[in-house]
Amino acid sequence: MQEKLDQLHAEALEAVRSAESKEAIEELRVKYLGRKGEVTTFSKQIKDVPKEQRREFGQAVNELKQIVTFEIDARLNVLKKGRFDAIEETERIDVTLPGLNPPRGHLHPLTQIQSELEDIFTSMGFAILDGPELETDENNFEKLNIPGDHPARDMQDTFWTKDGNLLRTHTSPIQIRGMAKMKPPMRVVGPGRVFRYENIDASHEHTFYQMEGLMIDRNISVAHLIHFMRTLLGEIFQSEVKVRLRPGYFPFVEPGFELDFNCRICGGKGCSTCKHTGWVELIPCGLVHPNVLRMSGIDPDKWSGFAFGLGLSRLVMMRYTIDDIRHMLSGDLRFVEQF
Ligand code: FA5
Repeated sequence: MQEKLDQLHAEALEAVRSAESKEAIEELRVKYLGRKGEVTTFSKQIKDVPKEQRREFGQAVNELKQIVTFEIDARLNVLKKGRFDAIEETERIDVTLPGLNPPRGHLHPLTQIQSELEDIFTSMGFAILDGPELETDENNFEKLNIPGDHPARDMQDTFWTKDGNLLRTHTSPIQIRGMAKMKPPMRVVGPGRVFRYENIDASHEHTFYQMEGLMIDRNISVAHLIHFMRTLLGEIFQSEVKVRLRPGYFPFVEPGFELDFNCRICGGKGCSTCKHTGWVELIPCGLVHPNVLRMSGIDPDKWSGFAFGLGLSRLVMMRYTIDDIRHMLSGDLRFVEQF
């Protein structure tokens, strides 16, 4: 019996010490110490050993059980540590390595130019105003001297809600909101998105951006207007630009002008962007009509002012020589990533 026990002892130690995985160790645990394991089988035989040898045999079996248990746990620890060592080697984190550089987005060219314009105007003492995209008929038309039966409404057809409001067709209602809030003298600009029922082409979108400007003070004249338009374009293009001023009709200004920009896509030769005229309508403007001042409670005998409605989307096109306005809101990353 003792001999068999010694043999088992030697065999078990050899097997456990050479086991290479947790699974192999667990198999050995079952093989030797499980319910039908080889060491357990010896334990069960203790009672059959003659009385005088039983104590000694019992002790030897218990010792073997303890040794095998100890060896199994020890081997498990060695294997675990080996795993951690390997992890330490292969999955080590070097905190001094440079980090990953996730791609960074940037502002849309429209937003960039809008911010630049805001900076230019605030530096000249203008406040920035906001207005809602869903407007009242009164702000979008009536108080701008465009009553219900005025043909000028047809030039700016748009989307109406059932309760008589509309998606604003221009940023000019911001003028009205400004005059309701502030008292002259005042200088405000109001950038924003506008909507029109439009036949779209390379220079016309149904949804585009404008920036309104309004200055009211004593004795404001066309000279002031031209000065501010020049400053604005000089700052944006940082070079001499070719513009032309021609008479233009808007019911809310008198006199009214169209400031056109020499088309930078074709250099003035004529292309689809400028409808083959060589010029792009960019900043309609004029002196605020006395009716408009009166309707907003401002006395036109004391105060006068100029207003303009800059086509922000078109300005972006001219600045970056973008040949088709429809790229701007296409959501195509290949386009926006160029700026
Ligand atoms: C107006 O919207 C007037 N409210 C501007 C104004 C303000 C005049 C204050 C006088 C005083 P107009 O419809 O021309 O005017 O549009 C102004 C500018 O917006 C145009 O010169 C052009 O640059 C731009 N624009 C007009 N329609 C479109 C369109 N469909 N797509 C892109 N840009 C447009």
